[in-house]
Amino acid sequence: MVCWLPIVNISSAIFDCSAPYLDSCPDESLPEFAFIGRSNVGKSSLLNMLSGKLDLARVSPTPGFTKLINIFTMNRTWRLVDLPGYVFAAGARKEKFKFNRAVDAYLKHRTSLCCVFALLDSGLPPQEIDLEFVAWLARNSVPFVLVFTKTDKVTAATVQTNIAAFTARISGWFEKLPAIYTCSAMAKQGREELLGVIDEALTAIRAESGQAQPEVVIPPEDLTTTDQKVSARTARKKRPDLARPW
Ligand SMILES: Nc1nc2c(ncn2[C@@H]2O[C@H](COP(=O)(O)OP(=O)(O)OP(=O)(O)O)[C@@H](O)[C@H]2O)c(=O)[nH]1
Ligand SMILES: [Mg+2]
Repeated sequence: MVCWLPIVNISSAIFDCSAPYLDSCPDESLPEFAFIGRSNVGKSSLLNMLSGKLDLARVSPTPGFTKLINIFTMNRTWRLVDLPGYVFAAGARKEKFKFNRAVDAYLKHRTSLCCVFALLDSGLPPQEIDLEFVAWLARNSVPFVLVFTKTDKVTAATVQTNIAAFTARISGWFEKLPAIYTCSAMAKQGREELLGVIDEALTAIRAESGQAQPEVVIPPEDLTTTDQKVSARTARKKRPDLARPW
C-alpha cells in the first residue's frame, strides 16, 4: 500500500548558533523542533538526516559530544534544535537522568518549542533513565513524540519487542499514548514520517494564526514583527495538551 504523507520540502538548512544558555538563544519568532535523548542515541545524526545535510550538526562516537544548544534554521521559517544528551546522575540514590541547566530551561520555557523528538535506542529494552525522562516531559507538559533510533543495528523483531516493552511501562501515565516512530540515520529510514510530524505541526500553527497557505519563505528582517511573536507564544500556551499527536 502506498501512503502519501505531506512532506516538508527543505530547500535551505543553515546553522544559526550554539547557545550556552536559554537567554543566548535567538528570538522566539520561528517554530522549533528539538532533539533530546541519552548521550550517543543519535540526535545529531537524525537532525542531519532530516535536514538532508549530513554535515550540518556534528556527530561523534564519543558520548556527550554535543554540549550546547545548537540551532539550525530550515527554509528560513522554522528551526531544528540539537540538544546536549542527558546522562546518568553521578551519586544518585537510584538511576536518575541529568542534563545541564540550559536544557532544563529550554524545555520548560522556550515559547517557540512546538515538539520534542525524544530519542530512544531501539536496540535496548526500556531503560530507567529514559522512562524517568519521559515522565519528566509529561510532568512538565512538554509536547513530544518518541523516536526509536538505530533500527539498522538490530532485527525488526527486536525493535518491535523493545517498543512494546517501553509502551507497556508508560501506558498508565497517559490517556493517549505519545506517537511512536522509528528511524535509522544510517539507513535513512523514518525521514518521511518525522518530516510529516513537522509538517502537521507547521500546518496547525498556520491555521491557528489564520494563514492556512503553503509554507512561504519570509526574509529574516520581517520575522521580528509583534504578530509573529504573539503567534509563537499562543502556540506555546497549547503545549500542555498531551493527547495531541505531536
Ligand atoms: N548504526 C547506526 N549508528 C548511528 C545511527 N545514528 C547515529 N549513529 C552513530 O551513533 C554515534 C552517536 O551519534 P550522534 O548523532 O553523535 O549521537 P548524539 O545523540 O548526538 O550524541 P551526543 O551529542 O554525544 O549526546 C555516532 O557514532 C553515529 O555514527 C544510526 O541510525 N545507525
Ligand atoms: Mg549530538
